[in-house]
Amino acid sequence: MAGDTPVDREPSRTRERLSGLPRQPRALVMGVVNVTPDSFSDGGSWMDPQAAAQHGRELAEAGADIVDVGGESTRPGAQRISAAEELRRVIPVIRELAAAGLCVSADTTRSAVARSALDAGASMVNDVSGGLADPKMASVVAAAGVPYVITHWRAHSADMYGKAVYGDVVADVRAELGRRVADAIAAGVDPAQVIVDPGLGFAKRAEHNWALLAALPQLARLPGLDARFPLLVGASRKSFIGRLLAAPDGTPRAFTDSDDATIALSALAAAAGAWCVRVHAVPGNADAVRVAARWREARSGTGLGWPR
Ligand code: PMM
Repeated sequence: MAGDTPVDREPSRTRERLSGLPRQPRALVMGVVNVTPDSFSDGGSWMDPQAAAQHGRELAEAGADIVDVGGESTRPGAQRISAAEELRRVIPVIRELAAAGLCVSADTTRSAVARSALDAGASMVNDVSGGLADPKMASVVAAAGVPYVITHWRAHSADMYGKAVYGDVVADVRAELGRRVADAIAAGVDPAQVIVDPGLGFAKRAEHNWALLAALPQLARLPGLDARFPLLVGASRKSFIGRLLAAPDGTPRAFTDSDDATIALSALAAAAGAWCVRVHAVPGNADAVRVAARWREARSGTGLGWPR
């Protein structure tokens, strides 16, 4: 079985920062391929491996720097699937996209799936549970020496809204993310391979998401850790956008009609210093991160600095 083969990679100590990932003078764009029947905005569209791989190639052609392949829906209320089913969905897609030379991210909370995904050619692990769902995840990532997205998370989708209770959401998320990163480092993950993500929508209501977006630069520095971490932002098509853009009668905007607002958020997040934006519709977001980079460049010559 693919997952039984050790991942053959150098020890992380000798590797460069975010090894194996593209480098650009702008925020990166991560395109989403959800190989699920039930993800909230695109569930069911890419269940067939050929269709999913074709979609991944199209995202890359449209300007995605990384293609994020996931097999388990994190839609609010979603029930879990088995590891075997998750592997069945994602491994053929990851193998095909990696063989085509794309930079592939494995979106999984399971260490066994992460290990098979790395064997199949994935370049990084995107764990929306930040290591909480599977205590073996950090050691798998550490052994592989690959970049690792640690997302703020409190519970699986079925019961995450009951946990959306914060005193000060920015302080609480920074503290919890700091503990997750410290745990990963203690398990052997190289700090130079860590990317952090506020986990918009994961055990968070709309007001929590907006507060975190407004505080992005603060999230790159975490309590007790002497580093500034690259930030990934996954706002694309999430329901807090649909709620903001609701019709006068209060009906939320449909997920698929919130891509223009996602582009606006990508520009703002990239201008605030995000390292990468995770999006479903690539072209407008690829433009947005270029606009933001030019904006930052122009602003850096003015001595005005950046909002804190
Ligand atoms: N959101 C979703 C899935 N994976 N990964 C990261 N790092 N950050 C996110 O915010 C994130 C994620 C859920 O969205 P989807 O179902 O539309 O993919």
